[in-house]
Amino acid sequence: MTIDIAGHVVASLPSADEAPASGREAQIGRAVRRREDDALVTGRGCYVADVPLDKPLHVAFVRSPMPAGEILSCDGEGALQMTGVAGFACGEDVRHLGRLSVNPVLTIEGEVPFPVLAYGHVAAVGQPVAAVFAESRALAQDAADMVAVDIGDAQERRASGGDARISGHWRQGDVETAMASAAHVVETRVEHPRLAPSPLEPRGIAVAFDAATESVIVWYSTQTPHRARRELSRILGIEEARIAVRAPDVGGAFGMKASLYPEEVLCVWAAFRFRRDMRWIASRSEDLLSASHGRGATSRGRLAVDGKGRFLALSAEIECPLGHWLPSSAAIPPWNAGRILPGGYALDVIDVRSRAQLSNSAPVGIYRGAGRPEANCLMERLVDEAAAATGLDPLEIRRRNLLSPESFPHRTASGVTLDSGRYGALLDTLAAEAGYAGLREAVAERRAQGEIVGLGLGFYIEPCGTGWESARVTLHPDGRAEVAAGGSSQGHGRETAFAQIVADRLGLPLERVAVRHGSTQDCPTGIGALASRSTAIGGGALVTACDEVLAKLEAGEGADAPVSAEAVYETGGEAWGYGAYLVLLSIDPDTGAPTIEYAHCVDDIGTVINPMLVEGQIRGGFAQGLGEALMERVVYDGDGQLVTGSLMDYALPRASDMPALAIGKTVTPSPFNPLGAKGVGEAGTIGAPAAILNAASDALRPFGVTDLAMPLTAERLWEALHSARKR
Ligand code: SMO
Repeated sequence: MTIDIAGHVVASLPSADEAPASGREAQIGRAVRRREDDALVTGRGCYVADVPLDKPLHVAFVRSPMPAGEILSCDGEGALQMTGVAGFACGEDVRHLGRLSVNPVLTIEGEVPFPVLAYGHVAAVGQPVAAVFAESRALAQDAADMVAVDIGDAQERRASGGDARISGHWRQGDVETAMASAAHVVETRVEHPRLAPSPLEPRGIAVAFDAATESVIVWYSTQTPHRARRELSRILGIEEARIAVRAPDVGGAFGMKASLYPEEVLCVWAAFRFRRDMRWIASRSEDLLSASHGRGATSRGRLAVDGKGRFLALSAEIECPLGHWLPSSAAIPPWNAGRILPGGYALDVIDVRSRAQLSNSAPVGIYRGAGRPEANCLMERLVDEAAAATGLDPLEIRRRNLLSPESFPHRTASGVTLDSGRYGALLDTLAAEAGYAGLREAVAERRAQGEIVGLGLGFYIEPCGTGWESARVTLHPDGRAEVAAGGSSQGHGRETAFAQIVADRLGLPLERVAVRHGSTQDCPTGIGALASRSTAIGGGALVTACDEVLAKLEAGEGADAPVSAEAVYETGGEAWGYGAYLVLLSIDPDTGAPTIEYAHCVDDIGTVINPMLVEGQIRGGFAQGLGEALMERVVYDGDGQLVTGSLMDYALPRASDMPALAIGKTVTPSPFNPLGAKGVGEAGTIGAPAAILNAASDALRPFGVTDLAMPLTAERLWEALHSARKR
């Protein structure tokens, strides 16, 4: 995306090498290079921090150093006396504002808090208590240090004026009877570390205030521009017509930029209050402290199995953390963690509960995967325990229990409908490509030599979103098409993939298609870049709009005038991607250090629009899944202080941590959308931790280790090995 000096977004045009000279070659399925990248890699991208503003005030926040306590006083006089400081705000100034709405995919009981600035008491370390507005960012930060906040000791910890609880229950059949008569009942517990999404670009917002119209343009690093406008309007009590939201280039989001934050609401409020432009760009530390975290769930499960290794019944309890307020998608992880069970297996009898409760910490919300890894890791651990109990090979027990291709569309015991799948064929593809039997033999030989080595499988299913998206397509008489998509991009190549879809549908060369998105001014209302929905649902909207344009042309319109159509596409049902991952992992007996020697991913995402983008999604997702499995962990100490407040303490994976990764695919289109597409945005974060966890469990099973908590650090693995040896 390029932004000219007047602040207009110039629609993304293709880079020189993407267009085939011949013009009409099919674009869907081609590994077209991202048209976004020329600008981004040559310094011509435009992120929120780059958006030109008119003498903006820079916002800095005073944050709570305590996880709980009464606010006794908050004095901004010291800050206000500094030259260049234009203003100060504390909780009193914004306590009248409205609250963020939370997507009610599960029952949410109690009061849902949304403190724009803490009022009365604080509820987490890092919670914004006051804000200062100054002529430069450095000055604002210095002035924030001059604000005197006095916080008394907490009698008891409580969240920000709310007591919200989230719960879900999925039940079918009689689990206890099935358990009582089963040949085997296996159980397991899975602990997911709490994770910090950590996109390269931190949160940021730039607000342009127009005094003539009493309105703002909010340049915002977000996955959901339209929802942000609606929520800002509601929370601030200002009509939507006076608020435009535009996402310029977004440097990664991973779910962390799906919800409005108190800091961002404050910046828009301040633009109206001071009638000035405002900018806030979070530091890395501010993001670790106060942006939403993900995962952190503990789940327990029991699986009943008959003498032939067939699954009979599943019971599971999943406990998810919440922070001191709820982001808009706070209920999604406990929802997905429950409803995705029992995964891709034929199993009719289940009793699954999930719940989530507030705590005195940073907010917890969606993070790439958002409940999917939680469901699939629990199921895959249980499947491996069932294999051990029955003496079947982990590959064979999966073959016996995966849904057969004739069962689709399949309504699961949790009540969701799986669209299509050839699960067994995909598993066989993985086994053949990776040479599974040979790997098993090699593992046995190495064990005989005293090595600690294991092979792990992880089969996953991935829901790709419900509901609708929108698009407008305009075909000009000179053969150029302009596309305005309701969804947006978080840097994942939407503009390229969308151009491929439209070029094919309209029969145009790729370079004739310009794509814009992420703007409430230029684009129809949409949902956003979430839940791996952009291709399956957003693509459906593009196809529908293109077909309407073609129908108008056929009806004789548009010889010398542009022909335009705007479509809202509602998906016929959720598309479910799926895959199987294999990991070969060894553990150093002296240090406990794990090494992933080899990993192989086979995913089925239906119709592939751009294989290069898909591979990027799988590799990036695998890296983040590896981070969860082996190294990342947000830690609060017993006093509620964040211990992992910088990237020196919070271990993100680096390029050198990535193993050799083989990537294969099968293609089973979804019958529920016109492209036959399924999502792949979260595949790697779901498959990788399940396979890594199973590989480590397999490696340590000969030593009697049954309980491993992620992240599987060298220290934890060494401890597990040695305490088992002692026993
Ligand atoms: S975790 Mo995603 O951005 O729905």
